[in-house]
Amino acid sequence: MSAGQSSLDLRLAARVESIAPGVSFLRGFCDSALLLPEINAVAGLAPWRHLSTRGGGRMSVAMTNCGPWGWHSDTSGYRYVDSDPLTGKLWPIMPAAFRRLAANAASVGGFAGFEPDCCLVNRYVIGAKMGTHRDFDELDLKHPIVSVSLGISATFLWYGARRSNKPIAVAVEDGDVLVWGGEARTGYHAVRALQDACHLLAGPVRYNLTFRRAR
Ligand code: MD6
Ligand code: FE
Repeated sequence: MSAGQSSLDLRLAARVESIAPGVSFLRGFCDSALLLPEINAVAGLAPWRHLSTRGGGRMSVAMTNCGPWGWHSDTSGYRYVDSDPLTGKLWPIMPAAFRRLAANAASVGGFAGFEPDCCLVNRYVIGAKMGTHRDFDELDLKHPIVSVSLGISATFLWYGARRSNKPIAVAVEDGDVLVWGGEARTGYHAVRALQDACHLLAGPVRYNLTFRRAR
């Protein structure tokens, strides 16, 4: 044990797995009982919506945001916006519990000092999925992404540098967190169509919180 490393650090480290270089998986890192009410509060102010892609397709995942910036997509493309196009109001404040979770997870994943300015909240019902994409609309790609899974399980696919790679499949369950950055920051990834299941608190739904530093 190096100086300054606590037994808590070691307990956390024991649960951290490396999926690929720059991609850490923190199993059971957070508690959905504390986070789901915050999601409901955010969605009460900035309602769930199905955004359209540049091509005009409707995304099967419903989304909202909190924090200074929100991720938005329509037929003119993807971008970050500082107010909600649906309500015209600023995005809801990012709950303190979200900011702490993102910073703590990033630290464990090797990215100390992460201060997200955007939390994209995704809601998947049975059958919803996310196609293969990479996240690179953010200004400075030195900041990691922290991705929190809540509710029913899903299969997350990591393709890495090329869309044509054979993906690594990761079963993401309630409370699991993925942190990625560095060489993995612009890797391709996807979420398979959700299988039928029911979570005690969330019901037949998966939520995903994706924390980023947009600006
Ligand atoms: C999801 N996540 O897990 C979708 N993007 O529902 C993402 O698209 C994602 O998990 C960047 C980094 C981590 C992610
Ligand atoms: Fe993504």
